[in-house]
Amino acid sequence: MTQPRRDLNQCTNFPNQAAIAWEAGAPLSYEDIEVAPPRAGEVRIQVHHTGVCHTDAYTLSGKDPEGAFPVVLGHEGAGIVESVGEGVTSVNVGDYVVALYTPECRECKFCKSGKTNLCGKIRATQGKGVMPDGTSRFRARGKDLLHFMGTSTFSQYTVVADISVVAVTPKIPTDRSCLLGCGITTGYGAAVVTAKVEEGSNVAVFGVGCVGLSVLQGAVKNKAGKIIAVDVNDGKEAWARKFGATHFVNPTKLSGKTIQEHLIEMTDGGCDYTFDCTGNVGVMRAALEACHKGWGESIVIGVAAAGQEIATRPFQLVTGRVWKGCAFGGIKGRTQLPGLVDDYLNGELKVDEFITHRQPLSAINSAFDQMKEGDCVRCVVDMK
Ligand code: NAD
Ligand code: AHE
Ligand code: ZN
Repeated sequence: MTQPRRDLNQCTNFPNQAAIAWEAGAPLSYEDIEVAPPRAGEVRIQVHHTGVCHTDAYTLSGKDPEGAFPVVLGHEGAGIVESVGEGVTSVNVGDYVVALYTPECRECKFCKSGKTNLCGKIRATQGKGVMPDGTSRFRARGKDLLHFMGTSTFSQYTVVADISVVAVTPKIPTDRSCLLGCGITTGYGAAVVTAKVEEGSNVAVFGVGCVGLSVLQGAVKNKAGKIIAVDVNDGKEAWARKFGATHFVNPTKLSGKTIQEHLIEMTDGGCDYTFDCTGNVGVMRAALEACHKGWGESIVIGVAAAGQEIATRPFQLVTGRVWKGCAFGGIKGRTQLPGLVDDYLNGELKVDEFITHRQPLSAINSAFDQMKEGDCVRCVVDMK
């Protein structure tokens, strides 16, 4: 197992490599970066592996209203704590960690509400691409770079707030634990924590990429009845069945009826739970309208581009359907991620199965290309 690098002086800015997004719509640039030491309440991580998520591509595309450049993207990373700033007690140098784009301070109104995993403590600065004190720890070509989602895992070293990191057992390799930093946890949590799918309930999952497949495994865990995967790519049927789908529907192959009408027929009146894992607002509408009158709940997970809006007849809600959404599946990272790691180690949570592609950091643009191909579930980038 890789040991933490001890030769780095906590007081120095030191050079390493990163994939930098200098502007929207351009490929990432693999080059030197200086990463400053962690300040009070911060943690510097040697990133060992990172996944590439569609949200990284979404922000890189320029469609994210919060997207700003130049920036170090990446939010699905795991590695080792290299150094900690003053006052940090929650993790130690040498700990194996997963970065958390949804932090957990346990002190703010959100954290204390018991109603949400969204933490308010650093959301404003995180959204502006800076550390909680308003400054950046990244420099390249003589310029400050922005942080992304409080994590910036496309750098061999990154600095995050101490509330944006969770220590996990080193028994889980970092090329697996990184995927718990977004896609797998998001889908599984959406089914188990946010929707709380009940035994015997009928579930439809729209879009069975990484997130949707993990919704399927959450639905299986909670013993759902019919588990219907909906995807425009027929190649996803085998994947969906492997993750527990009982049915597969390609909506482009239905003649004379909509996908919502088809699902309502299949489930004697509509699904108990539906999930949008596409980011397409038309699909979000279909997912809501495929819900059972009186109680069906539709969970929006997909991220839609700036300017996109959802619509349906208000009558759909008047008649008892519920439209909701979640980030990171509703999972509180510092409290609940170690439990998901245990589930993985006990063979109760699929993680390995999601890895279809691998790339070194120097070829991260290939990971972005592969992600857009229909046969990629997750590409894991080796940062070393
Ligand atoms: P993915 O591209 O791997 O999977 C999307 C799937 O949707 C693909 O299989 C695709 O064929 C299918 N699809 C596309 N159009 C469709 C349509 N009209 N009907 C049915 N299926 C369709 O993406 P992913 O990594 O699984 O992420 C899914 C979405 O979730 C993205 O928008 C991503 O940004 C978002 N996301 C949100 C969160 C969150 O916390 N809310 C976390 C991670 C990802
Ligand atoms: N910046 C975008 C929003 C993007 C978004 O919704 N991100 C999700 C995580 S996606 C992970 O792959 C999220 O955490 N949302 C809650 C939050 O506080 O950002 C926009 O549209 O402005
Ligand atoms: Zn993501």
